[in-house]
Formats: sequence, structure tokens, C-alpha cells
Amino acid sequence: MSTLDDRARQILRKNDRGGYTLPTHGLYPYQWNWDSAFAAWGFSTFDIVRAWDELDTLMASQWDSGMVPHIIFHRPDPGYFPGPEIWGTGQEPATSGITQPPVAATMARLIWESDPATGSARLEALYPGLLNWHRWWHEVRCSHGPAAITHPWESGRDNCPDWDIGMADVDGSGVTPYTRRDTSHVDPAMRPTKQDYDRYIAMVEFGRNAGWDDTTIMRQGPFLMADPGITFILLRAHQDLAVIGRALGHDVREIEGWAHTLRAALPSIWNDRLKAYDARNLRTGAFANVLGSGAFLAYLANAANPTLEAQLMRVWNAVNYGIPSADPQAASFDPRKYWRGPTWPVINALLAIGFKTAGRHDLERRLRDETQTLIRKHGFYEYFDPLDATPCGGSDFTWTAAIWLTWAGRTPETAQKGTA
Ligand code: 2M8
Repeated sequence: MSTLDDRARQILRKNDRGGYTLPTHGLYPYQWNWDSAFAAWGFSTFDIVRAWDELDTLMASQWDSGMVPHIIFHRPDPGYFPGPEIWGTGQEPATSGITQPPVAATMARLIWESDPATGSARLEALYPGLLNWHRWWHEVRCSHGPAAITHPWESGRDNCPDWDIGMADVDGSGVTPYTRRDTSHVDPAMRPTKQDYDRYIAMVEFGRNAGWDDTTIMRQGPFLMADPGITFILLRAHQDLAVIGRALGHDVREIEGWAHTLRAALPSIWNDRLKAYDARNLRTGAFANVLGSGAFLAYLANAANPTLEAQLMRVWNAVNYGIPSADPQAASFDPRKYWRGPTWPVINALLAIGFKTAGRHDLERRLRDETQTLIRKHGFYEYFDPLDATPCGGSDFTWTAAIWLTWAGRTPETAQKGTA
């Protein structure tokens, strides 16, 4: 495995811009929130100081409200749209105005457990920021119970079918004309549609016109949906933050309270008709009625059950490589279109953490073998066709390299402590 290990480390070094790491050159030329947390996890296998630096740089751009933005525009780059001038957040360095899945506390815990001697002081410095971000999630985004998103980009699973019912209510017809950049880097057939982009930009324009005020966006924004994926990631991250806080000698009752309240909200995203957790339009109460990988992240938070597992196995057994991002038996399934069907190594890694937590080593092994096969066949791509393994999206991808070093490329003997 040494050659692929070397290649994965080279990718992290190549995408390193000094304190932060690009997801991939060209397509994503800035620092992204959850990509950065995974990058830190990857760095922790060979450069622990660099791992903590990555998390420091991410948290340094936290807003006064506690929100941690989804993109930090450290240096101008005309290769990405929408850039800082479209977001207009007035932050320094410039940032976007929305957030992304809060995996940072979970990654910080794994990194710290891999080397507590180096990590304790770094973790102590990060702790207040993580606490404020989680408080923001609880107070602002969990006011309806489950975690709410105000833009599909916040979910990290941008164009998955989960958001179709909410997107249908967004009017993208009046957006200021713009030129996309993503479709000049990768095959446009693998990216969201023009109609999707018009609506994404309409939501950005709403936020900018509202001065990125949380209350206005939550009450009047064009899109508000409960995200099962973030709900489970946040629940898991609350638990990890409580473990960290306790170890550092802090009173963690507030965090335990957030976790307790969030767990109590899980029945509101259980869709009996779908027989699974489901996204929900918080403006209308309607369920999305479509199964996606966000629902399976329930394993991360010890919230899976036999009915959900039956759905997981149906979906997984319908493809050949990894867990697909959307249901292969649904009409909306597209095996190469971004989050509407492809398998994502990074999501497989999160699911694997969940399987291990639930004691399901059988599922974890199968998923590791299939993810490893994809990377061995084709390299460190952003995502893959789960039917025939075709590599899709960007190449030399940071989080794919990171999860190779921490999980997909490991055997139980070579795994980092706490990860296998
Ligand atoms: C993708 O999202 C960005 C917008 O945030 C884009 O398509 O321009 C998603 O896969 C997201 O989860 C990821 O963090 C980002 C960078 O890898 O790319």
C-alpha cells in the first residue's frame, strides 16, 4: 500500500496553501469548511502540527454569531463562482454567508486521540470556538427541532434529491446574470443544472440583501429544510465535544443538554411511509420522500434501527461499489450526477465511523473494501459511479486522500487509534 499512501500524502501537500488546504486545484480554489476538517484528519497521520493548524485556520474565520462559514476566500481566484463579491459578507478574510456540516469536533477528537500529548494544548485553544459554533447550531438552526439548512450548499450534499421539494419553491428567474466556472473544470453532465444554479444564486442574493441576518433568513428565506445528514453529524459532534470538554476539565452539561434536545427531535424526521429518516420542508411540513445517504448517517449518532438497516441494505445491494448518495431505485437517481447517485469516499468514511460506533464491523469492512477498490482502480477522485466505478468530478481530491490515509487504505493493524 505504500505507493498509494505516498500519493495521498503528496496530494495533501500539493493542495496545501499554507495553513489551509484546497479541496482540489482548479474546481475549488479556496478553503471549504468540512473539507478542511477531513484534511486535518488526513494530515494527522503524518504531520500532527499541520493537522491542528488546519483547524485553527478554519476556526479563525468564525463569525461573531458563532457561525463558521462554508468557504473562506483567502486569496482571489477568478476560477470559482460565486466569489466573495457575490456573497458580500464584509468579513476579513472574505467568507461565504452560510455554513457546512459540523464535523470539526468529531475530527478534532480523532486527531487528539491519535496524539494526546501534542494535542491537548491545541484542543484547549480550539474548544471555545467549537462550543460557540455548536451553540449557534442549537439556538439558531435547531429552533424547529432537527438541524435546518437555509441553502442546499450547507448540507454538503448540494443537489441531492432530498432538496428537490424545497428548491421547487425558490424563484431563480430574476437573478443577476452570471457565468458559471465549475462546468469549465469538469464534465457539465456531472454537475448541477442551470436551473439549480439560478436558484442557488437567488438564495445567496436573498442572504446578501438581508445583511446575512440569521433571524430574517430563518423566518423569510426562500429555502428552509430539515437535513437528516447534518442532524446526525451534529448529534455525533455534540457527543464528541462533550468528551473533549470533559477531558479538558470543563463543565459540559450545556452540550449534553443540546444533544438530549436534538435526539428528542429525531421522531420528527422519521418518515413512516419511506421507512427511513427523511428531509423535510420546514415551511410546509412536507417530507421529501426520497432516501439518501444523509439518512444512513444515523449510525454516527446511534440512531439506526432495523427498518432503516433494511433500507440501507436494499440501496447498497442495488449497486456494486460503496453506498450511493441517493436511492438507485428512485426515478431521480443518476449514477454520475454529483449528489444524485454517485458514491462519495468521504461519506463512506463517515458512515464507517458510524458502523464502528454501532459495533457493525461487518458493514464497516465491506464498505472499506469497496471504497479501497475504487481508489485502487482509479485514484483519488471526488466521487465515483457506484455501478461501474467510473471516476467523476475533480481528481487529486483532498478529502479522498485524507480518508485513504485514515481509513480506506488501512487494515486494522495499520489504523490510527480510534478509527478502526
Ligand atoms: C461541493 O460544493 C461546492 C459549493 O459549496 C460547489 O459545488 O461549488 C460539495 O461537494 C461540498 O460538499 C464540498 O464541500 C465542496 C468542496 O469539496 O464541493
